[in-house]
Amino acid sequence: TAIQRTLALIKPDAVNRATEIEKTIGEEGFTIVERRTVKLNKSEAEQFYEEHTGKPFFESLIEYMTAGEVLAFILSREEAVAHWRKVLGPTKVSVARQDAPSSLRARFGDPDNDSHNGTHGSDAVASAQREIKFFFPDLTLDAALTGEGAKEYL
Ligand code: YYY
Ligand code: MG
Repeated sequence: TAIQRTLALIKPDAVNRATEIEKTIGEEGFTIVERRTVKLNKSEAEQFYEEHTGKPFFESLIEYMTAGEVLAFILSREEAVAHWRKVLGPTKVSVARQDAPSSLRARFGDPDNDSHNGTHGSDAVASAQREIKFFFPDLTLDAALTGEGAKEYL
């Protein structure tokens, strides 16, 4: 097993629940390496979610992500990428509430809107690297920052 870093977001509508979410982050064994509050503009949100460009939910996703500030975290832990995805639960809030009631998306997603799931996590090591750079461009991180033996960031 490898120590990894992943990118976590608390989306605008869940920022008022940040204290509870951060409590779970700690209980799940993550270290918060860095933390930033960011207000995304439309083009930044479109860039962050560029893999979804043109999909039916894209415009509403961008509207959701730009509705207020988000909290961005670099989290560190053994197998951080996969473990954070597990802590998040399924993408859709209704599925999360059904199948993973203790997950963050079940607890902090909007039960009336499956897309407003309140939290984000990178889906793979390569995505984590891209997303950490996106939200923390000024950090000097080793190229293999999510891999074993990654150098300490400066
Ligand atoms: O990685 P994850 O956030 O779990 O799901 P993605 O499939 O990457 O979609 C990104 C984001 O888009 C999701 O968190 C909510 C929204 N979304 C949606 O509104 N409707 C869908 N059918 C799929 C995703
Ligand atoms: Mg995704």
